[in-house]
Amino acid sequence: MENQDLSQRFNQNLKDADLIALYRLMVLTREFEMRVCKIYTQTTIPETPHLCVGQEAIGVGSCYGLRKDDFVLPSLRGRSVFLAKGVPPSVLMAGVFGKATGPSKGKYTAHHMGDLEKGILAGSLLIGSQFPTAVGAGLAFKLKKTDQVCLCYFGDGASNRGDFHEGLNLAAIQKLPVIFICENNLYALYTPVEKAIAVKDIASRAQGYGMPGITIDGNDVLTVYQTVQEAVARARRGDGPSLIECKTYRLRPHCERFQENRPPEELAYWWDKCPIKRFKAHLFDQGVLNEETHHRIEAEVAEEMNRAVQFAEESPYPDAAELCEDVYADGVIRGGRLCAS
Ligand SMILES: Cc1ncc(C[n+]2csc(CCOP(=O)(O)OP(=O)(O)O)c2C)c(N)n1
Ligand SMILES: [Mg+2]
Repeated sequence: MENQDLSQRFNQNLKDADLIALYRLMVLTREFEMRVCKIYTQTTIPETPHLCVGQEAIGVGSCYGLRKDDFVLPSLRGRSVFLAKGVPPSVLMAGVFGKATGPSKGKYTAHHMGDLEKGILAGSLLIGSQFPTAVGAGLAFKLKKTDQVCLCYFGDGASNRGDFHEGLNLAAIQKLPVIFICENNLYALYTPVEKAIAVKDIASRAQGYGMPGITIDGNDVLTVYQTVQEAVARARRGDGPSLIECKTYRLRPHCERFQENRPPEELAYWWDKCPIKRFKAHLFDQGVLNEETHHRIEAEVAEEMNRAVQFAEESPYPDAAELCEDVYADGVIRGGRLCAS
């Protein structure tokens, strides 16, 4: 796919304020992740961070055009999705610290939290566990005859799980409004994608299930936005799911507890393709961003993060008495079924 063409097409539809908002969200995500990285080395937090540094354009670009009532199901590397869906950084940071003010009220951290009011279904650390839930959400939208959509995020490694194949098949046969977004960052833990997947593009697997599949540059936020918008429009029309493979690269180790073992020249190559650096250069080139606005955004984001960390540090831990709250559905089990109490 020619990114340049898409970017130009996209720019015709977008206002400068949207471009700045996209840029700001990516800067915010990067700053959030780097703060978490620092906090992890300095203090004890319940989370081992799996950072999305380098992959910010995917969550931000895909969520930006969604409606409030659309749903998403983030992967284990999904902080950009939470921020782009409107979860305040302070609340998200409280989650990192395991505090009662976080999205899961301190019961778990990044990998198992959701926010129903913001349209975020809780994921899980089990890779591939998103598929049944996302397809279930799509089925609910279809049965209720709403035109909501669900975005389902997963990595290249997760696309080898059985749930992926079952999920895509069911979504296609039922024409469900689900957009499958593969963040192909070229590795699953230490395994390079070419050692685990025989096809060149994961998107080509869509053909086997009868849905459109497309491989795009996941480090170009404009391309991500445009492609997802097209898939969303198709899903809202009732034409069914799509698979979008976003080629990208994580610029941190698999998680902050793990050693980096990838070749330094490979990392340098991808740092050069950093989505934020590229979008910044594009916006400067287009005259949308200048030094003054850029510095203002950086200062505002840094200040917002200071407030977020302070809020998280000062927030209380959950009360032990709340241990079982929000864990079980309301109602009683009768005859093996959940019934209204
Ligand atoms: C079902 C399951 N098997 C194994 C793991 C251990 N595990 C955690 S992350 C990961 C690799 C995930 O790779 P990918 O799907 O490409 O996502 P990425 O980490 O690259 O974002 C594995 C195998 C797991 N969490 N769940
Ligand atoms: Mg991966």
